[in-house]
Amino acid sequence: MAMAVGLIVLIVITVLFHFLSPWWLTPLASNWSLLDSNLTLTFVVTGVVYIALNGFLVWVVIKYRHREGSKAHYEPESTKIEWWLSIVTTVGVVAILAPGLWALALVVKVPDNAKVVEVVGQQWHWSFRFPGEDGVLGQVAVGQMSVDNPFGMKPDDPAGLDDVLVANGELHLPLDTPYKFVLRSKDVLHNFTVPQFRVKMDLIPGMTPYVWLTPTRTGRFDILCEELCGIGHFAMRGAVVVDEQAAFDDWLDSYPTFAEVLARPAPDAVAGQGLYPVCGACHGARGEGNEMLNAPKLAGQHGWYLKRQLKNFQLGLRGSNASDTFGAQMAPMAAVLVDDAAIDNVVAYITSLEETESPSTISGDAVRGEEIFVTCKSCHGAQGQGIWALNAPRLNGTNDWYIARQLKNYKQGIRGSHPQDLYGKQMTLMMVVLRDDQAINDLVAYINTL
Ligand code: HEC
Ligand code: HEC
Ligand SMILES: [Cu+2]
Repeated sequence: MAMAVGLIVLIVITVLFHFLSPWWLTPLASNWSLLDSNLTLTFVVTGVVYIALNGFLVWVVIKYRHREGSKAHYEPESTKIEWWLSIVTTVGVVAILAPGLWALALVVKVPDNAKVVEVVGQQWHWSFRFPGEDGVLGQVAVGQMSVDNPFGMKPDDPAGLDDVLVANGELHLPLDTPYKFVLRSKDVLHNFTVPQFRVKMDLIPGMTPYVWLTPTRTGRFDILCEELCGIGHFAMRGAVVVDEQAAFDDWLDSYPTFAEVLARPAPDAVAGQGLYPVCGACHGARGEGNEMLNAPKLAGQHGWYLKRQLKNFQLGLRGSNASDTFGAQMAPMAAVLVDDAAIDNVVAYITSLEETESPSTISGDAVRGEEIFVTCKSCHGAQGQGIWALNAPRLNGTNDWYIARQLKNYKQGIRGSHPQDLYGKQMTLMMVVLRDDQAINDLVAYINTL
């Protein structure tokens, strides 16, 4: 009897949990309410079967419980029951699967008026490409990919010249316009998922799978990767912002076409040298860093990373947090660089500077530090040399006090918590491996040996 009561309680709790739990779907933001109906249908079918089967079990437990003198009767086959079970199961399974298959077919049946956007995935971030006025995405090739051409655009394909390149993890879309998402992976399997859009699709290297949808609500939604794609998989975050048409047009205009990228003047280190003295006042004449002024070493750091930080300081993605006293010193200095060309030039000068060795100021257990660094090196490289493809800067040879401070800042959300700082957010998500200040000291002691 206790068993029967237990089963009834289980059924009641399960059903209550389903309806009362806070983990319901995020509000829908696309045309795909069909997929929600499919999910509801699956819940109804599996729910009814769950209640019926467990109810049957309760009935059996009560009716055939042990009684003095009664004897079990062995009946291994019953064609009649098997027929019924087969029919009912078939109906249930078809009821779940058939509408799902139908929905899946619709998800890749792109309407004629849909516009195109390409979603590019790589370990562990997203970028986006719009086809420009001709509506045609230019050809790309793996061999063309470089720091200056992250999309791998083929310079000789005229269709690519008007393509708009969005080389960061935030995509904007206009409200109520159907879009076809062409998916490209640069390395391994990924999966493009925006929970509020409901549709999702794998990115497969060497293929270009696609889905389509119409955003139906303005707002900012997370892009997730839902394919286990390596150690940084959970940190592969992006964002999609659904705008009114005019705001979307402004946003798109702020990104360069491939032709504009090609036409950019080469960075001028001599002009950069003219800008540098302001910077040198804090960072040192040779970019060697100055602990008294809290300004880190710049010489030897990768140019692409320096450029991104300067942009981030300018846009308030870094240094705008109220507790970020040192970032607040730097942010107005970045504003001295009036345009992208000025950033390019000063970075060209900094990367031409001869590197000096940084004295170590922090001691710790380098052996323990090496164990922690196993996680870090999958992005920053075995020697902490930095890896462009993973957006991770150089760590070796940098001032150890600066690294320690950045790690504390990431841990406390002083750096990396701005919603648009998607690369910084990766680091905040990684900070779970650093339990306390001692771990930070050990780690930095190890980085000092590299
Ligand atoms: C008033 C002193 C000061 C001046 C002047 C200054 N900086 Fe900085 N800079 C800092 C400080 C302090 C930090 C560290 C911020 C932090 O801890 O987050 C910093 C950080 C940076 C970073 C980030 C480095 C990294 O590894 O992430 C870059 C890049 C940078 N500065 C470049 C420049 C350039 C280029 C100039 C000249 C236009 C300049 N700075 C002028 C104080 C200064
Ligand atoms: C998933 C990849 C990934 C992993 C793993 C990772 N990082 Fe990073 N790290 C990044 C990225 C990307 C940035 C650049 C953030 C930005 O552009 O603002 C970064 C930035 C940093 C910075 C700032 C450097 C500077 O000059 O300001 C430090 C310090 C750092 N990481 C240390 C670590 C340490 C220590 C670990 C291991 C506990 C680690 N990272 C693990 C991706 C990673
Ligand atoms: Cu992924």
